[in-house]
Amino acid sequence: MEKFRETLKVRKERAALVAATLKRTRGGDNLAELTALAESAGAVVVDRFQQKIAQIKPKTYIGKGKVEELAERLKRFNVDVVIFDNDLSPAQIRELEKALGAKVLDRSELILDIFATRARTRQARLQVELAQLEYTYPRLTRMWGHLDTVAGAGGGTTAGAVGAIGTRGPGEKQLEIDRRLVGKRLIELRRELAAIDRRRIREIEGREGMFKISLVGYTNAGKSTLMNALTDAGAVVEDRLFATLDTRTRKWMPQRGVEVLVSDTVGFVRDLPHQLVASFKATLEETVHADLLLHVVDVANPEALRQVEAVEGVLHEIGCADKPTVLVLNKVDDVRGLAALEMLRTMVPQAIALSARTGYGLDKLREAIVERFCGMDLRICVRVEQANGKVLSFLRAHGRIVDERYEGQAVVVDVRLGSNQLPELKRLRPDSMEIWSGHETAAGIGMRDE
Ligand SMILES: Nc1nc2c(ncn2[C@@H]2O[C@H](COP(=O)(O)OP(=O)(O)OP(=O)(O)O)[C@@H](O)[C@H]2O)c(=O)[nH]1
Ligand SMILES: [Mg+2]
Repeated sequence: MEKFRETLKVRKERAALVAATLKRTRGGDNLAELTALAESAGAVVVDRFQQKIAQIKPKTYIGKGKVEELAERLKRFNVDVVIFDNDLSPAQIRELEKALGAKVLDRSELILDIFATRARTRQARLQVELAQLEYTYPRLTRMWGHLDTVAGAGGGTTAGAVGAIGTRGPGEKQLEIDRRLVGKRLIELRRELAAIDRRRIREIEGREGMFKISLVGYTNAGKSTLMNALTDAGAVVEDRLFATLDTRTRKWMPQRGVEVLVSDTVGFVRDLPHQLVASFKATLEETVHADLLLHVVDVANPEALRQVEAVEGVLHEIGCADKPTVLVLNKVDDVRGLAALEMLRTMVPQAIALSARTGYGLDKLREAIVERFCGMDLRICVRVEQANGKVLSFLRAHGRIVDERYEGQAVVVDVRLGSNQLPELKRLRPDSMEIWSGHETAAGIGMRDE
């Protein structure tokens, strides 16, 4: 049994889950998702603890009485690890471990651990290692001091993540050596990832001119299932969180003569650790370069609306908030989803309800995409120097101009254009372009806790 934070892994460990929410905030069922996350990481969940708190206690997050009550329960259930849904500071973790006599992890560390066990490609492995070092590293210095007192000198490595940082000795000197090693490893990782990124960007740019569709959505929404239903990708489908960590791109012909590229990629999650988003930017590069997003929602999940919000948050973070998007309401074969389905349908009437599993509604999706591809579905505003005749004649030939006005040396054109023309327009490099309509987000559904 691993006591305290000698390793951050939770596989096969007996876990108790704690979700503390502030009173007066609306929140969904955080324990259900935390359970799925913990099980995805291989832990055995033996106890769950939902707590409404009036305020966050600086030392232990939850109140002293609650800590004592929790400690009692941990003994009863023989718990190895306590996982908090809340992000904890290193000092809070230290205090809690002392008071509870068990290893304590927070949600971000748990997610990082899942990513670590799932990563298959070299790129994914390096990205996870980088994210783990970046998240864990600042928390290590003090944590190690703590370990010297609880585990004595020369325990294992502190975090599973830090794997190769050598055996620890006592005192400041070893700490200094460890810090230097971590720093060196960070530089190596960034360099190696940058090289892979450059290769991938070249690969993606090589597809310039093709119409690119990217499947996005909350983890477990059914992206890979939809990918398989549309193409022969053979993507891994599993009822666990983060089944997919790398990106797969395949050709798809929604109709004769219409050929597009579809990419399936990593799922999003609420409060995705920022370091992870940053280091997964390259994996999300397909999304960044896509001409159209299919936002897949699991309407059978009672948290569907919150999940839509979380996905839109991440899309915003990677600069994709304004991309043309089709909202796909998946799993309509599952009757549990009726409430969320009706609500989302009212908010986004153009959304497409389907079942990637049974195939119901796929024809509607096909039609919608072909329409996007061939029709004048976008209303965009393009700004270009008058001297740039190429862009202007392209717009006149392929679009329907709504308005055109001159601003100094530039022309500002308000135009209707088909999505299929976007790649070509981008290649002609207008000075700026802004998509005014053509995306169906459910933004502003107002579910966020203030
Ligand atoms: N009932 C039902 N289940 C579905 C449907 N589509 C997918 N599922 C199930 O949902 C689970 C997750 O599906 P995936 O396709 O792996 O989901 P994903 O979005 O790729 O998930 P990650 O890769 O983990 O982000 C699997 O158990 C699927 O069988 C559907 O239309 N109906
Ligand atoms: Mg998947």
